[in-house]
Amino acid sequence: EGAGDDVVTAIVEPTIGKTPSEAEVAAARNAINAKLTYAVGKNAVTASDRDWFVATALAVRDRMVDPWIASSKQTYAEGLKRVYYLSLEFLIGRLLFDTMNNLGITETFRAALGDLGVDLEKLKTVEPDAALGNGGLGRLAACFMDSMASLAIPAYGYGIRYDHGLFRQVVKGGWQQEYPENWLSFGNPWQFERAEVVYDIQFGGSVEATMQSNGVPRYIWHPSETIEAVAYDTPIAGWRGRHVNTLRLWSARAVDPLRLDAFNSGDHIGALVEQVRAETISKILYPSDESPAGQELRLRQEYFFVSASLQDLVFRHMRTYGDIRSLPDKVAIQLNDTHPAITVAELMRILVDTRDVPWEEAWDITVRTLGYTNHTLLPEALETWPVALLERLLPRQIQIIYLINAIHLEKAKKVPGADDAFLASVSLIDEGGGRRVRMGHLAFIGSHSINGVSALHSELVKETIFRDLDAVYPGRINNKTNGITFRRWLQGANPGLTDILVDVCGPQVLDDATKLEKLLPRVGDAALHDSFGSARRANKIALARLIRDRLDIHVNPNALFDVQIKRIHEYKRQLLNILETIALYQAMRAQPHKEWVPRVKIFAGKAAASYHKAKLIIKLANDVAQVVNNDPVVRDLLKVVFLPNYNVSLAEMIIPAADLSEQISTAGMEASGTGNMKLALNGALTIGTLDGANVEIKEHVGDENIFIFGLTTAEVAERRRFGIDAAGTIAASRNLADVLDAIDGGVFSPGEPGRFAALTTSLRHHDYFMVTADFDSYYAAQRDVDALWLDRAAWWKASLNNTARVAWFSSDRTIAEYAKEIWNVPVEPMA
Ligand code: T68
Repeated sequence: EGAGDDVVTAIVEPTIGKTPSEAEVAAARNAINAKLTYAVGKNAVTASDRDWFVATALAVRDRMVDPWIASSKQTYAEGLKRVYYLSLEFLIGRLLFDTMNNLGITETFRAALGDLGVDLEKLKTVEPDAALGNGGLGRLAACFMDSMASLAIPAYGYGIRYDHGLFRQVVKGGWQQEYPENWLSFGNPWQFERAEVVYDIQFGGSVEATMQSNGVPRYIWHPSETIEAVAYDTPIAGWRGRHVNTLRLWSARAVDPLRLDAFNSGDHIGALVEQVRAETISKILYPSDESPAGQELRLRQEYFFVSASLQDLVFRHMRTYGDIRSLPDKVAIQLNDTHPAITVAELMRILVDTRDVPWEEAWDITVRTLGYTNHTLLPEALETWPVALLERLLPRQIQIIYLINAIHLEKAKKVPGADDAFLASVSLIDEGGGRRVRMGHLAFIGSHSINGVSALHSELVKETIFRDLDAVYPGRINNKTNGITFRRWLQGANPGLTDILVDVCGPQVLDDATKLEKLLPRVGDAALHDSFGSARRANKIALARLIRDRLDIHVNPNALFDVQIKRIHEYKRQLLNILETIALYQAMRAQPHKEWVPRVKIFAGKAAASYHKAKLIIKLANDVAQVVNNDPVVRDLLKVVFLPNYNVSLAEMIIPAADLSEQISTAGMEASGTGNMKLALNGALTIGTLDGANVEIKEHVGDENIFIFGLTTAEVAERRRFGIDAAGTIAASRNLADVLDAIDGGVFSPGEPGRFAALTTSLRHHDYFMVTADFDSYYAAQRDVDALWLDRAAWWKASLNNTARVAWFSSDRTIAEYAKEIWNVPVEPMA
């Protein structure tokens, strides 16, 4: 793929911290001008902001191409092991600033555009977010792409190039509405279409069993349907532009009409129907997180991108090494959750049916090549597919799954004490309620490594969903606590704070996050508190302006900005936060002249379109906002804001302006969380439960710099055993009872007191998520927050302690651990 021998490779010269030279600026100016003229076809007089953005992005993209080709040449020349990260989601966001920052050319391009009369900051907002993901899982994949490139790991991300990413959320009258998202409607300057990289993807049909002369049976799949996968590549530049990797996304299209029998016989309409059916596969991202899509189209998407990716990587491997048996030495494939789990059966099919590798050897190759990351314990989120559907869509793969299962069950029978219940629990087939294939089990059995995404989560993976499989295959489960890329979430999102950190910790802090610890001796320094304070204040003013422009709500930048930004889910407990907001509101109304800490409660997040309770929670937040924001009694003391259409770009505005980070999931339910890390890095204090990575954040920042409340995982389990009716709990808390009575009394839904009955009835009688049980301790923790806020020096000391002590949550650390402990690939130190 284009690693031509005659290409001169230019090493990118970073200008970070340096004023760009006039020659550099002139070169950038000429490059942008040339793109505007010859690629966009406009001149400076007629160019719109979008035209300037495209011209700039194309000029920036040019700077990646030589190091990109050089990276790929080096991988070939040195026979380096490649990592393939298979993910149905990549939640990239915008690329312009991320790329310029990593290449060290932001100031050069800012100056060049300035000479041309264009404001770089204005171009920023023109770029649409690439929102090819739902939430944490997709964003993690994007952070990992940055870190793999930054650590010079030869890696490909493989996924789907959805025409439409996650829906656009509009809030009308407090209700969420979903609108289609159109990120490609003005083209995509970052991508290279690879018209020559096309694979056939096949479905359906039948399997023919034949006997070879050597007595070994051979199975021939005769599929009934073929579509094509076309590659689109986006270069991903690592920090300081040293290494550039590829994000390869597949787009579906019908096979060339000239190849269609139907076309030859004149059935143009039939051919068009086929075309629509084929192209539907990459039309749209499934907008539901943490719940199974359970639709045939979803399985088609999964197999589509797995099949294309495996064909591509096996082709590359064979072209380079000519021997399929060296696959595990030269290739590591990481499965991002179970969405690509069909890889296990498909790789076996490729090895056994098309490359004549004997079964046992093929299995050894498969297991040594694959790793699987689990992101959820929620039983309803664990993917299973009906056997009947797999038989119809992937008839050969289901045969292989049966054979894998038969051999696996033989092994399981040898585990001491293995009874029928044990065998039923480890089987790939769930026999209860219609036979279904357990994709998590398939991914587990076919991988040498199964990892959770925080210490607590990995323990629970071992003790709960995979307890029995762990007994059959001990030692495979391990932990890789998530991380975030500091390039985007500190340097990109918060340049004001970054300048201060470079000042205090030295420019090396940009290469090596652990240098943040140089802050530690100065966390009590009043002058430093002032500079952190002014950076935060500037970010809060910018956010306040955005809130005013979008919602016509005026918030006071001196107030405590209290943020909960994430997908809306019952287990994430936005409802707990809203109940506390109401309790605080009632307390303020009762004693309006007490010394209250002014607060702005900021919520943002999308609900799955079919998740009615989540949408009702959004409505409640908006209805509470209506009442509170218009009550003259609470004046400026309390404001409630629901910012619509949460996405990566909005996160980049909110996180640097946050004082308090809400991480309040029911203990044992949030696998890790990554927003918690982004907020702590930017100096927000966390109020949270002992869940996911909060546990490790607490260990790093210190108990005195975080507000922990609520039941532990064990206590949640214990309480659930006694039932989830909360009538007694509510009766014991006057505060909570008053809040629920206000909601049910129609205080926030005048004329319609029953509007939130679905929520309050659950809270009163089926409180699975322990909102009521945790309410009092959450309310008390919030009052501790108030007390600390009033001691400004103590607050800023805690805030600096957060920034100084979260370096470990860099995704560079996470990826270095994957590289060493799962992939067996070397990592170049960055500094
Ligand atoms: C998240 N999972 C976890 N799932 O909830 C979060 N699921 O705790 C963790 O930090 C993050 O993964 C990264 O590990 C998800 O985001 C999904 O988005 C999802 C999508 C489709 C189907 C199921």
